[in-house]
Amino acid sequence: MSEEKKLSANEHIKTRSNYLRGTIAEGLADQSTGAMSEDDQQLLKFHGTYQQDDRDLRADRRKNKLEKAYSFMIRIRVPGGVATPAQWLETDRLATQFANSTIKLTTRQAFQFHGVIKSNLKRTIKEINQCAMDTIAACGDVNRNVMCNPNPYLSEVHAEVLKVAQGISDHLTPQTRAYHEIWLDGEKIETSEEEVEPIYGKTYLPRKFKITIAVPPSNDVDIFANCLSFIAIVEDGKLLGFNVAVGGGMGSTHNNEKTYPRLADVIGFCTVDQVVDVAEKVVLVQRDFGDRTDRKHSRFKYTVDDHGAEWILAKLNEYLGYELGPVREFKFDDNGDRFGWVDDANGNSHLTLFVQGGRVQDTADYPLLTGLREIAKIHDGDFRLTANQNLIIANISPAKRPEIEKLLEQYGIKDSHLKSALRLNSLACVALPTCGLSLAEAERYLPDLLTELEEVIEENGLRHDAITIRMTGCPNGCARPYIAEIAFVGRAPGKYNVYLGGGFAGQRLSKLYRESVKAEDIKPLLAPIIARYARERNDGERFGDFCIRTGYVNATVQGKDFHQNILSEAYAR
Ligand code: SRM
Ligand code: SF4
Repeated sequence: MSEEKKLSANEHIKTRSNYLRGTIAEGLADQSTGAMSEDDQQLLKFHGTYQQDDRDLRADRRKNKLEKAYSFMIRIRVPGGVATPAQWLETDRLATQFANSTIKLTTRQAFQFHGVIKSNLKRTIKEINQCAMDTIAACGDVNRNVMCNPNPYLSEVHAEVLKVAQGISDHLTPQTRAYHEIWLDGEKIETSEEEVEPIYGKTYLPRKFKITIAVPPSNDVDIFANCLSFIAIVEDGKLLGFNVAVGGGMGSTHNNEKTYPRLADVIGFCTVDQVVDVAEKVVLVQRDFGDRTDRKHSRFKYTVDDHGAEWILAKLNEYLGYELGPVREFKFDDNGDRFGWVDDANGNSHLTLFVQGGRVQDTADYPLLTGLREIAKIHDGDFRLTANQNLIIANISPAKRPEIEKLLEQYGIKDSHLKSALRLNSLACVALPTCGLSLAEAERYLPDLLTELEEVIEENGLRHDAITIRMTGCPNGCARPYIAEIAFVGRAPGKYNVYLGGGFAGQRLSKLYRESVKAEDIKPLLAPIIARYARERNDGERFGDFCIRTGYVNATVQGKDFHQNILSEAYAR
């Protein structure tokens, strides 16, 4: 690092924090405010919680000279996305008792609560831990929830891969006792720096770090959007090892071309025995070479672009003390979920439900939360969260299936997946009212926009044609919009940048088609393109590929080109 560049403010906060303690314990005890100090807000992320305020109420509270309506979002790690029925029931109870009576299934196979007030924060986190789940490292500059294809029981390989995901997650979990002391009333134990955080050290990573594993041909965990990914290589039903991919990420900032989404490069192959070691050493490369001066340039994707993938591979081999093997062949077909019932070789069944926006809640005409609660009470398998914010009731035994089918019918959940393929392939981030960074609606608006677009889809006979469509309230990319075939990224209230041309299997970035489109203009903008797609597509041609072939947008070849080569005639159309 050059001398004139100053470390970012967060680096100092981490250094001063005594391994993530800061003054969190004191802040929780202070009843004069619903908020925490600014430094502690940064540290709280490592413990899995964010201070937020209800943005719907901001203006009113300002008018009445009241403090903002502060509350906390809590993210529960669910490595590989697997939760037991007992954990589901506890998640439901805590959401109902302390949060806003909804469970949010996230785009990284985790649970989130919204609206927990400060005085309930400690108790909620403590009770999460009592049911063998945790929130440590759900957020912050560390490795986050490790994802993997969500239905491992469909083959032995999947089961092995889930274990690998859980192994990586355990190995990279921060070791500081701060979490136990603050939330679980653990005793203070003095230890040396090396003992506290052997992998991370006292300043942890320059920025958040994300790992996922996929078993081709399904890319339902969006391998290429992660800092580090492992692609399972299977031959004759046997797991041989993993291709290693580095440097994916979505976040960008409007009007700042130095920030851009990037897809991961596949750089080598490792065996099953090596995979945890490889994950650790990639993390160490980012720890040692990531940019700690500018948080907009500190994700691993920029480290990879700044040094080049070859350099990263050489450094990784050096840290490993052995060399990764050559990349093996693989192919992904899609990045969506498979809905409905699947029966496996053991005689068990799995049902993938569509959960709009990942929001599990009761509404007047759809008591999803209650229905799932009743199912969890009798279910003897498990629940699987997908990276597309959906839910699998997994491993339903033949004995339980009739009872569960009855409950699905009773609570109107049975046909959750009988929707247009467009809706089934949609994703929206949380955005308003809780996300402090959102510039426009997403989760609360996409369902209505889809209803408008479904009219066009029906008119053109495309009800069963999957097109990936994603919306985020800002360019940070929490619903991975830049790899969807159609994406909307919030610019301002009611205005979105429209992107086209992402790859159906999450293998290609999209390109900006139109800037700052008003919500009411989206349907008229897309209707002619969708109609032309229905008329003129080649056999099996995907919507994203069609948009490129017919010149609506240029293909984005790599992250650095994301802002370039926008077709001028596309604007004139
Ligand atoms: Fe995210 C920040 C929600 C997945 C990129 N994300 C946030 C915060 C915490 C806002 C904040 O910093 O104040 C959002 C909280 C909203 C709320 O009210 O709950 C938020 N992100 C989410 C979730 C809940 C979206 C969802 O609807 O499911 C996802 C939680 C995942 C999890 O369980 O861990 C979520 N976020 C993602 C993803 C997708 C992924 O990881 O596969 C991305 C893009 C991939 C990537 O990391 O590049 C993503 N979130 C960001 C960024 C941009 C990071 C960057 O590189 O610039 C931010 C902002 C930041 O970190 O400064 C952000
Ligand atoms: Fe918030 Fe932006 Fe992420 Fe949506 S994409 S949850 S608006 S940070």
